[in-house]
Amino acid sequence: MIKLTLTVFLAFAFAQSNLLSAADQPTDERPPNIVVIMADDLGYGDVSCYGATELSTPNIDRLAAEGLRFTRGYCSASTCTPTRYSFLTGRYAFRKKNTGIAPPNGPAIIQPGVETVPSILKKAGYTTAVIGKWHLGLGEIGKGPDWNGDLKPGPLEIGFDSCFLLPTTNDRVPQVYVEDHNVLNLDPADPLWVGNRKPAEDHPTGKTHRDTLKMDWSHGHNSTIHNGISRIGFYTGGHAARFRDEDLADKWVEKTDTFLAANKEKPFFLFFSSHDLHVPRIPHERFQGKTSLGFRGDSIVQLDWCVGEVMKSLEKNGLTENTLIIFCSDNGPVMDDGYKDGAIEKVGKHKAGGPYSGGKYSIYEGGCRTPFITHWPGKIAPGVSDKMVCTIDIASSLAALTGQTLADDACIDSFNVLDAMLGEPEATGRQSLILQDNGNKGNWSYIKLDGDKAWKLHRYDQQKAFNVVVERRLATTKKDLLELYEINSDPQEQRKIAITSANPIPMELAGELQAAID
Ligand code: NG6
Ligand code: CA
Repeated sequence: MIKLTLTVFLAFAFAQSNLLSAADQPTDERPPNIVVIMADDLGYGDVSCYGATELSTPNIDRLAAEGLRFTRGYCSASTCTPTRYSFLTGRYAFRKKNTGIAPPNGPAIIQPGVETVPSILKKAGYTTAVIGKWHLGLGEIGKGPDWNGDLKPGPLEIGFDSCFLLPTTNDRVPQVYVEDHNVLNLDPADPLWVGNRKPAEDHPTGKTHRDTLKMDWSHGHNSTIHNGISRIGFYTGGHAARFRDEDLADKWVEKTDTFLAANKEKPFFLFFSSHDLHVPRIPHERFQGKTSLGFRGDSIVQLDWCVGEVMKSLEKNGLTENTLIIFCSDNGPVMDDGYKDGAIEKVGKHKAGGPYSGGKYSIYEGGCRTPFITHWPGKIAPGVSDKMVCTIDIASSLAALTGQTLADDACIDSFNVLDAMLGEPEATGRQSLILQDNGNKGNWSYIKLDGDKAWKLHRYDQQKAFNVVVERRLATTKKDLLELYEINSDPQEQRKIAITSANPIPMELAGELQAAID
């Protein structure tokens, strides 16, 4: 009897403490937690809820089934660094120099003082963190990262309270984690040196020791070897700090679980920045061979597993109901991006870009039109949206969600499309959008919605396009300076509309694009 009473009492006490915890407060009394999951090089057609049939992504599909799946969701560039720059700052990357793919020793591209998604949310009382790939540089301009000292400025100087990072991409040196301001587990007796010159004549590289590699390179990626894989750039030292490529995804999940458990009582913003499916694609052993598509497909399955683990972790901490998840990608797909991992040979019927042409590095739809899903149980009704939204709009939309007013010079290219992201019936989404390939020079495209038409002007300052047919080796195609398409009736951008003086549309679009770039 006494035991039973105690059990009842404990059950009651737990129920009370649960009721009192912030995580269980009614959603109206507490702003939602926000998790942005950004995949790396994930194409429109790479997940089953967007039409993939050769593999299955049950967790991403669940996000889509319970949330809003956008068919016109974009990232702002077809390479990583400019998209990430635009996502965090709400500014087009072409407005700033040195916003192209960041090298291993690149300084912080977003310097302190710039308004960012985390700085906005911090003002709204959020605890903010980034876990995963950074690739936006670390350290002062003119100096770059001080690998053996304090790595700043970095995420913590632009609004993140904490970070746990892969500093660049995993095909670039070094293979170490950065926790807040320092390389994790760095032994001062074995300093880390990172450079772009061979440090010693006998330093083993992907060229000199090619026969020892566990995954061969196909172009570039033939410098320092770590974990049987040669990389872009050179490094020595820091041995105790080095990780195995196979363990990255597990690490992001582990750190996320710790972060969520520690921060469940107050609103938080987590940028979960997956490295999947960027090269070198080395999924954990338990995912290797899970698809018929080789390591590229297996990495998608690993990404999907991560999404499932993040959702489980939210659930476990009672956070599912009051968390807005935005799932997106940083650029479109590529097959052989420098390593012989079988992506082309095993592609079979898989269409990584879905119905679209082009992929990573291209300004065709496939380069930037990527999976985009919002999920917030009870707030976002399940469905599919054809409203145009872009990762660059996350900044202003989240500012609106959390009641923050932006200064006139903050996030100037970011549109508040919160109503579209929440699936409200009156929402219109963006009416126009500029896409770029890489950096602040190169190729551009400009989409403008016009009734049932969606005009798209390509502008090839380089007079050539890269990776137009994704299922082949990377190749360039000669291009006219300007090309016009109507992508609602011609989603593959195959039917060029003649640019003549009789048609005012291309000139009007070219003028608007030029005005935006200037
Ligand atoms: C390119 C790399 C490619 C990839 C890309 C960045 C070569 C030949 N190619 O320069 O492998 O690393 O940069 O990818 O080195 S991104 O998704 O981070 O933008
Ligand atoms: Ca990328």
